[in-house]
Amino acid sequence: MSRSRSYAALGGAVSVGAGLAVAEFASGVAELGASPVLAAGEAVIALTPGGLSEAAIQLVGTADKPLLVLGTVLIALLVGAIAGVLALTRLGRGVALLAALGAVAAWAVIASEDGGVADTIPSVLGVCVAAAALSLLTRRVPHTDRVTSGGADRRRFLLLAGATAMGAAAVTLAGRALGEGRRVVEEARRTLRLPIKEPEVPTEVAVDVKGIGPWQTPNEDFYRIDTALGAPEVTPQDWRLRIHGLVEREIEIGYDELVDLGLENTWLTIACVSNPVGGPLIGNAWWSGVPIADLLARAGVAPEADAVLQTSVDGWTCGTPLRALTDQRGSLLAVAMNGEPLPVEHGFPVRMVVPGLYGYVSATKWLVDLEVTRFDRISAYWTEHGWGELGPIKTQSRIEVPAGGATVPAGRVGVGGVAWDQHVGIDRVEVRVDDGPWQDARLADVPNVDTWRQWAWTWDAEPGEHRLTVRATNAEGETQTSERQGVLPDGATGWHTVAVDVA
Ligand SMILES: Nc1nc2c(c(=O)[nH]1)N[C@H]1C(S)=C(S)[C@@H](COP(=O)(O)O)O[C@H]1N2
Ligand SMILES: [Mo]
Repeated sequence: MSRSRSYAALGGAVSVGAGLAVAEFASGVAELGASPVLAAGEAVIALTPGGLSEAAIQLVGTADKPLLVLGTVLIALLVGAIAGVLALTRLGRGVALLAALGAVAAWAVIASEDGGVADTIPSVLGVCVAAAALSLLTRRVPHTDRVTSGGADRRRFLLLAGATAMGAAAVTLAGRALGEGRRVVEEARRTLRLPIKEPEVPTEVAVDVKGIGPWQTPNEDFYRIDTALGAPEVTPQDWRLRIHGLVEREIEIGYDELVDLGLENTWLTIACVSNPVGGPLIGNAWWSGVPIADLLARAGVAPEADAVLQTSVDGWTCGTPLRALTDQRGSLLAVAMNGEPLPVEHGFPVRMVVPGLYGYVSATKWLVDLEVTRFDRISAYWTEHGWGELGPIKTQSRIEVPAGGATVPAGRVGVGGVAWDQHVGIDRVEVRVDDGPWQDARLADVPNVDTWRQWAWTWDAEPGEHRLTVRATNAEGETQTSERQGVLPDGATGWHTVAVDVA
């Protein structure tokens, strides 16, 4: 009994279509990783000899990208058709071909610019869906020689294949609709050219302790905290900021106008009030933006004002003491982070950063409104939820190496971490073993008082279980308190301690 190869090929193509639809949805909407289709298309561009790809672009003009995507999809469907025919004799062979297709996609994802292994999740998901559909459809491929029941078999197969194809189309359309805004914003971000100075990490800011985090936090590793489900989608073209309230002149400004005011660049460590002692919700970056003090001076602030209420495009609010925005500490309307336009998750196109204040009272992302006002007239998102109104960052220090619970060999052990008190600066870090005497750690350099400061200490470790504790003293001579307090209402206090096993 032979079964129809053309139906099998159709089933295979439909299976790949279903896999592609799910993969694109997973990447475009669920943001689980890179799009295999786009990555494969980019790989084709990268592998095509320059002259040839230029000739192709000349030929098809701006349709080059859609054509490339179409071509990639058609090739994938063709491979699916072959997998369908292979699956007819043995399902495993068809699945193996699909897996190979997925492997090519995953390779393209990893080979692409800033692609990692985690970005292959959509490709892997796509292969799983395609394989499941293939196994389902292959079993129902009609026989060619069953003249009598053939009609019913065929109808059932076509119904199933049709339903799968319709499902794939529905997922693709939904994905396109849902992912459209994000695509537009990513494209706008990619094509922006900002007059920013590239970050140059100053010398001597890093201590020589193996395993310690980088002094400059890369954007991909920067902590993210906000109340937004997906990141709001605002293009520079659509962005406008209104400055109003207790001012002499209201200001409305667009993105290009803002950038034309001139960008300042600075190293600054921002931190979240919800960071527990020793926690990860802190990062150090090179920020580029317009000084908020300049804009407020243009608007002319009324003498009775003492606060600035910020609103983001998604309606989140926060209140900042006016002084922190008008004194010379360098609060910025930031447009870039580590030398590139703000990542969408970190507030693209414009956010605030204020040295010395926790993010919940100062670091509004996707900023669209600044109201000069008074604290006794406003309430903001987190202060309504019981958090403190002012939110100055507290002096803190963290042990990064050795990690809590680690086992280290006896002898000389490198100990290190960071300490911070933005806008004030760190002058001293001390470490102690168990209940022993405090001992001075070596401090790395810092470019200003607004960044965290790495520290290192060499421990002559004796076998047994030990506790390492750290404490910092700021530039005003105040040592961080040992009193343990949780993050509510205005930031955790206490000394960071790690337990270490010396073998
Ligand atoms: N629009 C908006 N901005 C926001 C928040 C938010 O929820 N929505 N969270 C704030 C908090 S609590 C912190 S700690 C910082 C974190 O900035 P990051 O995600 O870039 O690290 O953003 C602040 N800006
Ligand atoms: Mo935060």
